[in-house]
Amino acid sequence: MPEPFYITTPIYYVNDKPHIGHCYSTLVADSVARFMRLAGRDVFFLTGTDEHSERVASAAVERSLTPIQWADDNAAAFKEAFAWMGFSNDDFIRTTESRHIDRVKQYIRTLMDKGDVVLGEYAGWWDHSQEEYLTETVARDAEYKSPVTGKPLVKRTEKNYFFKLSAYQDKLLAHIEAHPEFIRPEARRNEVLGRLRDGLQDVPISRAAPAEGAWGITMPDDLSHVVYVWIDALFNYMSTVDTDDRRTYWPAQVHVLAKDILWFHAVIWPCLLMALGKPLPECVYAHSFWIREGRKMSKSLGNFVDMPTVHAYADRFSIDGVRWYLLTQGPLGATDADFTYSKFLEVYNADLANGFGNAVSRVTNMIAKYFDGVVPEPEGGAGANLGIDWPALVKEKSGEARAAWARVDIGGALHAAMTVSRAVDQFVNDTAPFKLAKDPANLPKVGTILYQCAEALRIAAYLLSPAMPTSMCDAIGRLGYAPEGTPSYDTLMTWGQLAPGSTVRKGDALFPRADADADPPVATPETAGSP
Ligand code: ME8
Repeated sequence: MPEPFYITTPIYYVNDKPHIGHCYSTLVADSVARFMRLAGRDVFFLTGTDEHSERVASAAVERSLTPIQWADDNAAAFKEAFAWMGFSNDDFIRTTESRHIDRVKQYIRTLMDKGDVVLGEYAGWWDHSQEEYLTETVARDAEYKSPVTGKPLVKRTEKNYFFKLSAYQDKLLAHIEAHPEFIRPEARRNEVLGRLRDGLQDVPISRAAPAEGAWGITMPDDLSHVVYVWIDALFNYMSTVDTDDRRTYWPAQVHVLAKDILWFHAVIWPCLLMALGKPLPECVYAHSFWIREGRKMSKSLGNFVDMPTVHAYADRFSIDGVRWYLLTQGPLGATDADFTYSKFLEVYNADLANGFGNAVSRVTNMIAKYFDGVVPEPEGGAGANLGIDWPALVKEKSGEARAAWARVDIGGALHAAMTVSRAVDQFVNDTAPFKLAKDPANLPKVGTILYQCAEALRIAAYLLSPAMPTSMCDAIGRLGYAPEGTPSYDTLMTWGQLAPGSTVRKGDALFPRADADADPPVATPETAGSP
């Protein structure tokens, strides 16, 4: 039985339109999911929308809609954007679905029965823009303004159900200390450890519901309270796979998210799970933020890289070009990443147009010219060393890539793949098959060289495919490789799989070179229709 691999993204608030930030987290998860499928794991990749926020209810009122109508519209926009980006999620959970609501009620009831959720009174600083309470210390340090949006905090007193978070502090600390990979990257783990040492207080997990038709999941046996939206949302990771056919997926291997919501995922969520007696996820991966041309993206600046803009980039550079830029230049580590047109152009041309794409054209063109488009027999031996020990190189790089994907080190994994592609360029330059081919006596050697080039590019294409699925599928076809069934990762990575006698396909450039003097792509009336 293949080993399960469960990866999630945050579930996004439906009162915003999708933008590059949401696409990025989901893309990170998509590429890891795609690699793990290639590596033979039984993958379950989940994304979705978080819908019971107070802001959804108020935004709906402003538009004379019901909350669910407003949520339906925006959830559809997320689904559409994600399908267009080519995401391979196995499910899309909406917290307004009964399959989620029923489970949340069950979990809360279990926590109440165990005495981990109790009724009490809470007074605190409410950050309406983030829908969270801040402690006195955090509120004071932030001068009683939201640390995220700068909007004033409001003192609120509520009768609430509380979760006994403090009871789990020592256990959580011990878990984080014993599992260095639990919170990543390292800088984020240190932040959480630092804050944890200040101590944990019990947290409210409900809010008073207006008399009728409250927007939210009502507390078991108490219609006057709904489950606090964050608690409702966190449970999605469990509720979606808490069915007979999916239970093997828990615990998740990776929760992908950004640093803004790390505390909920690295502290509240694991404590809820411990209280429920469930195993903890293996890794909570909190990346940093995309900013744009040096400035934070915000509603007030109106400078989000929105979907119409992403469409405009994809029209010029292809969706895979966009995916490549985001994955190789993205804020996976502890620092923010800047979305700039100049960097996009530079990376696209260097890595894709002049890099991998050019290597495929060069090799398929030479096979067309010297061997009538038929992959030549490597008469000197598929693995003959004509300057590069190819079997050893691809073994090393495919091993490096596998280890890097497992650590969510996407830059490292793609770098390993690109090393193979760049080695092909170097090899062609060093062995100069185009010169050798002038003397027909050299054709057997030229055949061996070109076989090795095509085989190395086939392997590089598989290693790049989690990042750029469409164009790499095309590249693999152009190189004449058509496997039967679904070969294992080890087979795909084994040198010599490309069958001599297969037909290569020339074609338009995989990644046409981009004009370095052209203006940046901007949303047009055609792309503006996108979500
Ligand atoms: O917080 N750069 O939803 P949300 C990179 N519903 N990633 C970004 C980003 C940026 N500039 N902006 C947003 C919520 N993101 C809750 C989550 S989960 C149980 C509940 C991504 O719509 C990033 O993943 O505000 C961030 O954590 C998430 O969107 C926040 O999405």
